[in-house]
Amino acid sequence: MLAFLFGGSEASAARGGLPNVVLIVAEDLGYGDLGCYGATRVRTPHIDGLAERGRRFTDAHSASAANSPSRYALLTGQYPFRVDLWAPVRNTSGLVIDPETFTIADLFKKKAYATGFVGNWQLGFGAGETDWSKPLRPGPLELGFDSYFGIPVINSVSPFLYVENDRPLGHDPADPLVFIGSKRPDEATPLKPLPPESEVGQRSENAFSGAVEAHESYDDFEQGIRHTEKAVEWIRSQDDGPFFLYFSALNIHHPYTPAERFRGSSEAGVYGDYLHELDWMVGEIVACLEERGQLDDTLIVFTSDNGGMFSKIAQDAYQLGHENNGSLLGYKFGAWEGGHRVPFILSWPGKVEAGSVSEELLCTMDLLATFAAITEQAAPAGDSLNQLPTFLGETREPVRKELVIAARQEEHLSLRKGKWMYIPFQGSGGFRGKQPGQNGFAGPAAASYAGRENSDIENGRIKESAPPGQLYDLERDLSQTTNRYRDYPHRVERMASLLNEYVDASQSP
Ligand SMILES: [Ca+2]
Repeated sequence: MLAFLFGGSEASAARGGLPNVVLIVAEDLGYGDLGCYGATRVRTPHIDGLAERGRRFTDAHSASAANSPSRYALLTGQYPFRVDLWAPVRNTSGLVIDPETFTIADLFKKKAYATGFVGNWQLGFGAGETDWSKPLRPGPLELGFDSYFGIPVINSVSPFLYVENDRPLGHDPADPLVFIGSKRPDEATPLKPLPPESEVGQRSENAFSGAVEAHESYDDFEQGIRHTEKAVEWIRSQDDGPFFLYFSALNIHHPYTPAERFRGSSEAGVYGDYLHELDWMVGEIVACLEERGQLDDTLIVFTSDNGGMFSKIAQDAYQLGHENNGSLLGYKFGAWEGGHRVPFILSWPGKVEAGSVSEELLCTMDLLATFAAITEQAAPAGDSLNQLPTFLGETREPVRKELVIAARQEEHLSLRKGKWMYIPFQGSGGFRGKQPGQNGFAGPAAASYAGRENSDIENGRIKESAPPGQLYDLERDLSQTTNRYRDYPHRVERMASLLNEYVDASQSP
């Protein structure tokens, strides 16, 4: 079955038939944000091009609707609830992955791949609390990456600078980066101001002093270009042997800061312009691979770390006719589909059928076992499933029949089984903002605002008569208009019990 690995070009043969792998994970990119998923107010020709040359998935999910737990699952192939990780990590958090854990990067290292990481990390640095004045270890380098460049936490949370390998870029021992918290704002290193439309509730205060030069070399409006240049530079530096690049794009996480050349280019405001920048970023990487004659020997996986957020800027885009999660209900952090059903696109010429669409259930956590199969290794024990047959269209049997999905709120840990989605609680379990204009606008109030029907919701609130939990038939009702909880009590009971089995077991039953 793996004979295809020995086909391909001479370059591929020289590497023992192993493909390069470029994994691009966008931030907060929603199910409706791309042209190839139905967006009409923005143009994403480069990302759509991946789908035209490869396969687009309609039922792919992140394991969590929140950044850090989703990225934890992707790197380790383990559910994040097993380590009690539910929320994005703080800027003093130590590394949330035990350095002994086998990761995607370790998997590629075992086959002598070069492994690079570019972009936002948000999985913590150091043991216990981070000491930012010291080398930032353990971090990406201890988890199998040869090199790291990027924003250390996220663009909305300080420190606002780049880290290269294990130090802030421009690190000066005489001016160390020190965490001072929020109580001494006058001592914090000054930041470049953001324009009002980017600033509204979008960036926390700087909780750091020192590292003035490192802060000065960071500009929000250049991050997309800077990260892309680093990714392209890294690919160009790979001369021998296969490589694995994990490109963790900041777009389209707030603050929304498209570079000048993208401003005003979309019909969906700043939100759309920032999407246009993301599309350009993907185009640059594809062009680099093409120029080097490596596109045919490279598997490109493009996805998102969670669903779209209904931030103030996304609400502005909505008013302009752009719905970031398409027809799905809910947003980032929540258990409703909009929180975790994400774009997922493969390009692998000659291996993955061009222009194909897969409706199979898949989780980004499955990449570990799938990459193991692609590099002819046994998959480590865990929650990750080998989706290579799904990638190649070799099976009609779904590889994944069940998936546990985490929301920001722990009691909303939910179970997908076949076409059924069971949420053991009312509401979305995500952000709690109830007023339009709030950055964390979500839940029943945002659903009503966006004109969504849901049988539990009336005028932006959960009805008093609503059942205590939720059950949706996603085959008939992808937009989750009708809660079937009371129609199928036995199914609810069985799914609740199966969900408990997952939680109680140390790996998937
Ligand atoms: Ca995210």
